[in-house]
Amino acid sequence: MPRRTPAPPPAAASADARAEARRLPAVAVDNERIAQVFEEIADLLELEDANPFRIRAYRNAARTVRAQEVPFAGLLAAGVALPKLPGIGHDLSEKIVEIARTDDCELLQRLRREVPAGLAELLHLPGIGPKRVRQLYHELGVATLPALQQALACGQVRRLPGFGARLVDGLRQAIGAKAASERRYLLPQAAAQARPLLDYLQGLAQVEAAVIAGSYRRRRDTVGDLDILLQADQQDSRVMASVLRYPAVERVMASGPTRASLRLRGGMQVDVRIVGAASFGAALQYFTGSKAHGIALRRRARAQGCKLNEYGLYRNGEQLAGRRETDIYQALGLPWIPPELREDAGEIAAAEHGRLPRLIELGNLRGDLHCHTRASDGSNSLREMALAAQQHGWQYLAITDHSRRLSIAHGLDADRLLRQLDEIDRLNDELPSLTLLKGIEVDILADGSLDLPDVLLARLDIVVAAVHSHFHLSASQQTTRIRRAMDSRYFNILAHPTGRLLQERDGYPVDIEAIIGHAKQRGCFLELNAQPQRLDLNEQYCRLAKAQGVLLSIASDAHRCSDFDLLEYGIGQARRGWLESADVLNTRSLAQLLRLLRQSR
Ligand code: DGT
Ligand code: CA
Ligand code: CA
Repeated sequence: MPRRTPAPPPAAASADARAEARRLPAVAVDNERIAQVFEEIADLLELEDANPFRIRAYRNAARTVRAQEVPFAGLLAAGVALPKLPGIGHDLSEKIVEIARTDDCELLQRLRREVPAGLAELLHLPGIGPKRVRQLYHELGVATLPALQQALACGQVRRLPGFGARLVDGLRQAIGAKAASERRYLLPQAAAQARPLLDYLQGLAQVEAAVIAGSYRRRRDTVGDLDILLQADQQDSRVMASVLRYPAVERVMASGPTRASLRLRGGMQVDVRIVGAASFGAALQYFTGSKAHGIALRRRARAQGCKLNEYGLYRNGEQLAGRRETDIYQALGLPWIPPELREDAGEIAAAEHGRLPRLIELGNLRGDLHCHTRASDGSNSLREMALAAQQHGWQYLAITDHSRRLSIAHGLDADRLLRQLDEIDRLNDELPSLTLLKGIEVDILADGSLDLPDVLLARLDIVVAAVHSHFHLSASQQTTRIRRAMDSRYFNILAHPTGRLLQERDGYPVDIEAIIGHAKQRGCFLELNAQPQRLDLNEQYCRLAKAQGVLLSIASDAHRCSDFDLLEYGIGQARRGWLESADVLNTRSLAQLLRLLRQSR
């Protein structure tokens, strides 16, 4: 713990300070934020080769501000003058007031304009200070991390005076580690690295249990690193030795008897912790997170006179729970909370009042309402897709190839669609346990009309509609466009409603709340697309739809038979969105489904 300087004595409120208080921003600026501004100013001054005393003054001020327990913005808001602090003279204390008041600083803005963005980041690499950063910039034009990485790769950096082999090597490693630690992985990418590792760990003789905690267990849409807990004897040095021998370990960043931090060849970082049986449940609870959920739970423990940490729940030093995760929740007067809900988004209150949702499970789905065949851009035939659906034990599968406008996906025109409808009739006669629904993924055109005429749409059981173009409309234009599409008599489901592609592009600007409201009014539905790169709707919007009583279709958007397995990711996301079986369209029986699909006509 850093030592803290004692709280300053309260000073009399001056009229000036009270006037000041009225201009405070709505969101209070905390001391940490003020310290960060000072640090950034110091960094930028260094890059400008400013007076070293001035630079040091900002660095010291950052430290001093950070050590204060009482928030300055709070003092100012209460009309109390700032306390006198060592090393903080008139000028700096005016800056504190400025930052607390405006959440900004004129000097910082000026420096940011003067110094190329990116240079400050280089300053934090090991072994290089402002002088070398300036050298990189002036001699090689390097102003960003990627540019430095490139310059390192082609040997330019090594040729600069003062850049020895050791330094260059260290830079290369630091940039690699930084890239690895900042990268996030889609769930299947994470699973591809996590599953074999988990198999290996579970196979170790001394390991009683191995579990992946963290965001992976909470089924977040992307995962930063893997947090693995091993239940084993903490004194047994063979356990960690075996962990480090996992063949896909590329680098061991840190390791001790009970914890290690590794990087796998696949690029993911892994934190491994060995925990004894008496604390395993507590550790699982702690490292599953989220951090916000953990903090809220600890607050609850404190309110009950207990202390909760990764070793257990304690009262007066006595362990009340720790062996199993459920025991922790139970001892706090709560039912076990599913990991997908642990975001401090109301789940603790819901648990307390017995109002946790009964989350949907994969087995609740009775079919899939969005898939493609070779007729458009899928890679299996209609028959192959139907047989695969039958294998899943489903009652129905909607065939929804693209419509003509999407020519890159070989979209269907009227003739080809009609031929497909005949083929569906034939297959439905042949396959008694599965019903193929006649459908389309029809393009929503720029003006909100649909890409096929009503006479054709009228012949279908289900119309899934999607935006595939004109992503750059304003939010209000996009919302109007989609609402207009929903007004079409045959519209049933809005596919991937925001159009986001994780790690590639944000969704188009659109007012989803208004779209959900309109869907409610029109009797139509939104999709939760299960493709791991989409997971669209996100969890917040799922909750919004649920609250409005708009059913969601959890859909694979399969382009091949094996894609039906992607529904697992859709279910994970649905659970994060608090969805129950009743909130989902494709948990309904065929008869109920058909009734719901006709209600908007
Ligand atoms: P990620 O890896 O960025 O996808 O997200 P998480 O949630 O896996 O986060 P991570 O790996 O940094 O930490 C794993 C869990 O450990 C996290 O969900 C909660 C717990 N944890 C980590 N740091 C803290 C902390 O500073 N305070 C508290 N209360 N819990 C923490
Ligand atoms: Ca993690
Ligand atoms: Ca971690």
